Amino acid sequence: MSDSHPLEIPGMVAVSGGCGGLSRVCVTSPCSTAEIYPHGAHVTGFRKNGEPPLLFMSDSSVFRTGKAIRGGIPIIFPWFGDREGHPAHGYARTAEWEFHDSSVLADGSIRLVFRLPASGNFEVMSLVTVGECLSLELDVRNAGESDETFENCFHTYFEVGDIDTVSIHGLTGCGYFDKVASKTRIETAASIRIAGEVDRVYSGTTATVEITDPTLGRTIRVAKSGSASTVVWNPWIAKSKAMADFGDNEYRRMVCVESGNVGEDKVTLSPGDQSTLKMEISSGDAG
Ligand code: TA6
Repeated sequence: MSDSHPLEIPGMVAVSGGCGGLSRVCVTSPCSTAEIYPHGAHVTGFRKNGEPPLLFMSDSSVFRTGKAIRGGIPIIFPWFGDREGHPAHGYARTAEWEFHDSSVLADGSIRLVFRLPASGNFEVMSLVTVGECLSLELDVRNAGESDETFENCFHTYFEVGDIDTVSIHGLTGCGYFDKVASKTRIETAASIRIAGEVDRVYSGTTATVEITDPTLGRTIRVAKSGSASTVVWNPWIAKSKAMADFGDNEYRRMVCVESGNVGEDKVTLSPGDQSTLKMEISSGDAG
């Protein structure tokens, strides 16, 4: 009797045991590979053929129920940040999502669908499309009888060659809350450089952000829709040492550029309404 998973597609979608014995879905498209854990519907890897990984994964990440994977793309829902008596960044990233569907699209890219088990009045699906780019879509519907308010975010960890040489473009003129200085500011730099801990929530921006990485000779493009917030985070030295699931020097080869709706941009849905958060990650020459 075949013990293959019903959603496997020979040569394209395979389900196996991953780190920590957690289930892992491996995707092979004509031009890229990816891996996703139903634990958090968490994309832990994306790589275009012949290129370095686009996503950073901590070598110290743990893989166990109830704990968020460190790296890749944690799905933040229904709240961002700390909440007294509740897990930071909501419960979606530590939930066991149902692997719901798999398909090959007309352009040869491969689409996976994950469903968050019943979470109050929300019906939540995550769609992951693997091809020349990596696209994620988070669909949230209010199945209740009254308005529901939530925050959502793709908390994406990008792999970079050397944080000292990276510059981030697309947020000039945007207002942001600087969580390190606890101050509200306006971004005046034409490009953002990272030379210490950075933890900024940019509000009211729908802009595409580009991460220029001369060390790896590429520019990563983060396009989005249904998102009014962008978060930029690098823990730098002290915070890196304080995280057990993050290497002391790993801050040097990662930066988070996160796409969602956070704080003043939080979403309120009327009964029956749906919100769709989309992000598309691509890469090209540094130019
Ligand atoms: O998105 C930046 C941030 O909110 C930082 O303040 C830091 O807490 C980071 O998320 C990681 O949070 P985590 O709960 O995954 O350790």
